[in-house]
Amino acid sequence: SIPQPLREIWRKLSASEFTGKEQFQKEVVRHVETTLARSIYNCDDNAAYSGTALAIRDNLVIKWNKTQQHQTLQDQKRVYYLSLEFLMGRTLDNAMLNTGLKDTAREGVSGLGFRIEDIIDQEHDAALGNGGLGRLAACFLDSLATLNYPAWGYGLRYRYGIFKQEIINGFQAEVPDYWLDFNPWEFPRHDVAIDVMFYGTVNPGPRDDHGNIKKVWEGGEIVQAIAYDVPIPGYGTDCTNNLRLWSSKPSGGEFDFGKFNSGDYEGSIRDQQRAETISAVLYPNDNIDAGKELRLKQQYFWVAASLHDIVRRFKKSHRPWKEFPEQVAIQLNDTHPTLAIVELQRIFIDIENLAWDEAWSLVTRTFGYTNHTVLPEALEKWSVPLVQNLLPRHLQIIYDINLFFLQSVERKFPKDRDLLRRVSVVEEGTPQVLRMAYLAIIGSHKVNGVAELHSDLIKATIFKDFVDIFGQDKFTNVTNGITPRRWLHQANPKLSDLIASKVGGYDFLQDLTKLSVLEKYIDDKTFKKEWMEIKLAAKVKLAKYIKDTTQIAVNPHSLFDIQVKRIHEYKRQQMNIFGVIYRYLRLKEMTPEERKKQVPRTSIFGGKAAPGYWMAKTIIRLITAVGEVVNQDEETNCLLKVIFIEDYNVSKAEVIVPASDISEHISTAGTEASGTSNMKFVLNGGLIIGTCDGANIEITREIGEENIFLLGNLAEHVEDLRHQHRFGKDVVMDLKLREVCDAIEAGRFGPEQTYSGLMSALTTGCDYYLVSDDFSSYIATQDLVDEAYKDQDGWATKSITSVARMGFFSADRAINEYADEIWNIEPSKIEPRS
Ligand code: HBZ
Repeated sequence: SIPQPLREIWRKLSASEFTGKEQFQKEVVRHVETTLARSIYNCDDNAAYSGTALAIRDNLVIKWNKTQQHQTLQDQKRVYYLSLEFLMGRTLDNAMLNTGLKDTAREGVSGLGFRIEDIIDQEHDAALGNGGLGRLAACFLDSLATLNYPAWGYGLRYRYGIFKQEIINGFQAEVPDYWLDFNPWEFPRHDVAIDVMFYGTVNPGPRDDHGNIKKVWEGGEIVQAIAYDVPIPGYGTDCTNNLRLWSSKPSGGEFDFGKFNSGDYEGSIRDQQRAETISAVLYPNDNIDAGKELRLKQQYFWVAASLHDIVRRFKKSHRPWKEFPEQVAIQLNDTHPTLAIVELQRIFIDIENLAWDEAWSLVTRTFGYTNHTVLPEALEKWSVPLVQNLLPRHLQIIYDINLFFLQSVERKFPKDRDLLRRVSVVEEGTPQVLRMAYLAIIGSHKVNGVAELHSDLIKATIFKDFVDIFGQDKFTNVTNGITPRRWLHQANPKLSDLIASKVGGYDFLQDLTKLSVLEKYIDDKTFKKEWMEIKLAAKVKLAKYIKDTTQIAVNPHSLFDIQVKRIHEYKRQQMNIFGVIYRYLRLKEMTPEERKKQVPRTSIFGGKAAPGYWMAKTIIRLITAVGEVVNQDEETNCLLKVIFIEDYNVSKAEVIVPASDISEHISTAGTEASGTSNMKFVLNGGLIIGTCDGANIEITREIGEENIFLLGNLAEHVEDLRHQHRFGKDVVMDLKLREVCDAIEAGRFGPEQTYSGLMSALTTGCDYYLVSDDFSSYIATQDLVDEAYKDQDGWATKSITSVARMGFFSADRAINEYADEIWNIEPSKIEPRS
């Protein structure tokens, strides 16, 4: 509708991307001087970061605009990835690498008197996630853009991300993470403002087209959702997708001028604060469901705004409703966005006047649901009274969904009342609760787990009845993956360069299976030497970081044994630290001659405990306490050091991951859905010690049993072992573990009361995570690790072979599987501007 001459003028004036060092420098200086209002005299590293980020951002935005226009014009099916968490980490380095501008920028800033590394280091992590689930969402966005899929992410713009962890006197303390001081990567869209309602009542309204009395939800509290958009660049493509994050604020009328003018200033801002609270803070729990009202408000706020946006975009195309699932795929990252199913049904029947069955058919063809856990305490359940009060209309719709579902079950399996009870969305009890995973299954056309074992387990256990009802085909597996751009090329550029020099350039970053070419060089001495030198350099870098932050010197030639992930009993950091204590006790007994034969080891831990998870906090305390004793013991500290890295996050992971010799993935079999750090460590040439759990199993299949250190009981035996702990007579604790517990209880690591909970979990607590069952296997396997490490050439062979066989674990492979088997979407390449 825009007249041709105007288009011409606009086209002529259109912004264009800078190219080359000089143009880049010009842009940086321009931004420092005009956007930041600074000059050469007060341009510190931080200002240089801002200038660089703004310059790079300009190029990104041009690609982003082009992509969005292209995708709108093509009017193809899009996927919307709904996730309450996007653990993005830093953006600048990734943006430079993905757009191919890093060398230009390095030279450019160097000419202006700066080092690119210092500039990159200025950036605050965007830490809008807890752990694996949030980081997976970030890796998936990178792959979606890299593969040219039309895709949007939808999430919440938390003012506070995951808390910053401080270790004070050996204990975790939490500090708020206010990260929005300067965030050049987001664009507020004040024109995209959506009203979201809570509370209120449902009243009878006029008759609809089908002659039924309509239900009208009205009179509630209204909060506004404001869109903030973040560009997501693909690697080696112009495709730049959008991540839309919602921020809450009071809707127009809510700032009460009446109150304000009558002197009740506090009252007038109370409403405003209540609205703003919704997107204020990320809940710091991983794999635990706390059931708080504010969390439910966050979920609905985000889901309602996102669906409103998606439906509005669909309506612009003037297509009939029946084409909705041909244009829109929505993926639910865990059950957190399950209300989206209910909201879309509500939009269809209450607002767009579709008949129930037609609406429901569109809904179920639109959604896919990804499950990330089998842990019962992590499965979301919402109390019915809570939902009744906050979302009265949604509760009615949920009841109807459930009723029609149960009726269909009754038709298929007549008179199986226990089955109806088991699969009902509403779980009986006081209060009644809604089982969100069941709702997600009923409202989706595909349900997937995140690794083969996990997908098999959900079918055999928590979702078994649903497999009987819906059939096998609805349930599938998409094994997780990681983006090799961030987790190899960005985190470990030297390794990436070495690989590129052997496999014929950097194409492997877009097709990770090309790594297999490395196997040809397994006997190439120089290559092997370079490989091991790069590993050593990464260890030296981490050692320096440890020295700078903890004042503890660690030997880069020692075996670096790393476990970094959220602290959780099921992940068994306690088994690791017990193993460290066992090693220490052995070292203490040895003669100086015996000690000389030992492989020196540095045990490195990192990870956050949920603030209310007392046992996890106790585990941290034990790790730091063991560190205090062991690191100062002159007799043994050249053979054993224990480090706890404070505030583990994405940018620290980028330093830590390249530096492992061994990393630990030792969850109780059947509890870790997939794990993704296991993939990151192996891709960087580290070997792993792990249980037969999650993706460890597929990693073993790919890289070969000879290249991994497996330990412990299998998932199929876990139930029996637990039964044995509960009901078996005369269960005696493993002797090695007994010795460790004795040392702890003797107060060798500080007052034994500190650890009483941890100790009793093993005994009166029936050792739910089976540490005592796996401990001797763990110790024996660690001995094998020491032996293998003595043969450095053999170690290098394992390392290289493993990397060569890691192609499968690219997030690109995972995304292609989702696209083909769940979303039914096609890539659409954006042609570079001529
Ligand atoms: O998702 C993790 C799994 O534990 C891990 O095995 C898997 O690799 C990863 C990606 O699929 N799950 C989480 O990280 N879960 C959470 O962080 C979480 C956060 C809030 C919740 C529940 C879980 O309410």
